[in-house]
Amino acid sequence: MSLCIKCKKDTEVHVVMLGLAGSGKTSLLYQWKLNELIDTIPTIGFNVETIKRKKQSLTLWDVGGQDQIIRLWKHYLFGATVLFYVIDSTERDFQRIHLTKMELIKLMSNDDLTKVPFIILFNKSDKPNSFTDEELEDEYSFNIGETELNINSIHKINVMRISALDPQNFTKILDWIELIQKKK
Ligand SMILES: Nc1nc2c(ncn2[C@@H]2O[C@H](COP(=O)(O)OP(=O)(O)O)[C@@H](O)[C@H]2O)c(=O)[nH]1
Ligand SMILES: [Mg+2]
Repeated sequence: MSLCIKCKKDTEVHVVMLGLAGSGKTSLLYQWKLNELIDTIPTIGFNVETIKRKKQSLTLWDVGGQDQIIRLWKHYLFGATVLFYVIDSTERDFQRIHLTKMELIKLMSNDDLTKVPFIILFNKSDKPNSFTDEELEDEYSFNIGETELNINSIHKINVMRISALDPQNFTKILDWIELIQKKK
């Protein structure tokens, strides 16, 4: 038995970050880790980083999203406690929007993700050509700020607008994760 009454162990959070190539996953990861926007190159394979805040210890897996490697995503899902799905909010190509929606739907019905909360991150909201909230709702059927949406009655979902230029977004994400973990 531990003699340390006040030493509560860190809460370990295993995050898998998915989304099409170019949506900004690697930029977000290193903005959160290093507090700076780095020059990225297309991710072949994955990047993994651990970030600690208060009593949370997050291990974030940023998995490449090129069309030909999307089929490998399933190999990264095991053990995930939270899934971040990053969408480029400036993407206006119908086929890309369709693909990102189809892949998200597949993930939501994946058996390895049963009960895993999803955070849908509409990234690049700093850009002037970013979709408005109404456009995002029309295209993706998600309401920004929606937290109670329950698809298949399994997943807790939070839908946020973010930007890799703004490190503050990460605090909101961490607060929500803390909240849902307390409610467990
Ligand atoms: N303006 C802006 N550019 C971004 C943002 N996030 C990513 N980018 C740019 O989008 C491009 C693709 O980003 P990257 O992180 O490599 O995407 P990934 O393929 O999902 O990892 C890069 O040129 C980034 O600088 C953002 O929030 N705002
Ligand atoms: Mg990348």
